[in-house]
Amino acid sequence: MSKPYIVGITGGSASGKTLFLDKLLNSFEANQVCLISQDNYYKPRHQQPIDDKGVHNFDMPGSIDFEQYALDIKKIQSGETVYRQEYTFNNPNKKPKILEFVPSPVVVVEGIFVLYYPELANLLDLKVFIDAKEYIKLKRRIVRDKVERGYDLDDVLYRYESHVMPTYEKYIEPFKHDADLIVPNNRNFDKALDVIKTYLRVKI
Ligand code: UZR
Ligand code: MG
Repeated sequence: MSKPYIVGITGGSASGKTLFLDKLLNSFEANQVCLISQDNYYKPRHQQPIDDKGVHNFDMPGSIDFEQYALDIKKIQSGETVYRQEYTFNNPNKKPKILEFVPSPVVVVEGIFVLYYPELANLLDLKVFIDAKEYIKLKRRIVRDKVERGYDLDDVLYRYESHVMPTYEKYIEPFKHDADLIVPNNRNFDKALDVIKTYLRVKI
């Protein structure tokens, strides 16, 4: 197999990265595309920074183990299969799975800090930024955090204002200018997704 083509997908929290990827991955065979998400590289809870109100801040670049993340991406790039325990967010009842990342012609690297760290950004062959208006991201985040991650509303609003927004402005949005493609996702991204799918087919 020739060297995998590495696609980086970033954008603010709840901009639609995961949905975009689900749809992208669904249109390929399982052995054609592999997804390695930044979510699975959060450091353990006790290593997360705590803000002045005593709340964990998962939105600092230091909250992820980017060194291991970069190492695993490089392993996949050189044809090695990588195993990693799934990160289960706020769900202590969920038994983490062992994820298997099998090298494939296209590898997708996804997360809020993949353009921030040069060690990660330099591995990417194509950089995509998913962009949505602030109120739309907040709306999605409220729904998602309740349904999927088990947080209550006060908690979601506090984190959004105190952690998510400042991080977006400082560590995510400035790197929009390094992206090759910016995909607006205020209503839907169907046409942009088609364009990217067609392009990636050529790489397989
Ligand atoms: P996306 N996050 C959690 O909510 N809980 C955790 O245990 C770890 C991370 C959130 C994190 C960030 N912040 O905004 C978001 N908070 O996951 C990034 N608070 O994921 O890009 O899918 O929104
Ligand atoms: Mg996500």
